Amino acid sequence: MKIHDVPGFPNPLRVRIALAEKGLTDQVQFVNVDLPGAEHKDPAFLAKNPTGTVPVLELEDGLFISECTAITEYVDNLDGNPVLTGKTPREKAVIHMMQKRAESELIDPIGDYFHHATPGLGPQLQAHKSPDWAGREDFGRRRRVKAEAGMRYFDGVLRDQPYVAGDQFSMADITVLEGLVFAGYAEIPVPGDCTALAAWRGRVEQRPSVQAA
Ligand code: GTS
Repeated sequence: MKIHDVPGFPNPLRVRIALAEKGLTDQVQFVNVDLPGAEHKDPAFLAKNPTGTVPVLELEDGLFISECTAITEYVDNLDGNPVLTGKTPREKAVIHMMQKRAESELIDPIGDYFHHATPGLGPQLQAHKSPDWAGREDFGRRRRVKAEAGMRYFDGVLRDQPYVAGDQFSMADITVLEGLVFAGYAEIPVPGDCTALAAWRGRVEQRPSVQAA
């Protein structure tokens, strides 16, 4: 397997943590993509992933799989023991639901704020991500307000249960964690009264997979 990504970036880290949780990191060849140079907007990369984002998984038979959720589901099921994405219909549904909320309420609005209301990854990528259009900064600021509401939502969830989707660590925890990592890059502070979210983050950051990624 190959993963086309950038080390240390939030969405790539979601897959790298999943690979480490599954003990699969050594079986993957990582191919670096130049994001500030907008390599992922070149036709050669768009042929792999028309969305123009990383990470992308490349299988031996030439199939390309994008979207962290899809890649995580693939690697989680290889050993028949899907601990990150759920085993029963109920587990799968709840993890999928919370994972989607972690994207729509947290990591995606943070990415929009980063690319539209800050210089983002620099001028070469801005030409693709955020060309001059009226209101783009206002859009970015509204996405920041949504992300802050998302932090409060997950803080409330974690007041009632140890992990984002219930009693077990899952793909949804990985997405919320990387949402908070992305918030750090974008300089969106976590509200000080989100104490359950902070305590949960302290715990999940101790996991060997997170440390290794
Ligand atoms: N929903 C996608 C997924 O789950 O894979 C999001 C992927 C994504 O946005 N990746 C970012 C990217 O390629 C990398 S990161 O900066 O978020 O870590 N961004 C560059 C771009 O041009 O959007």
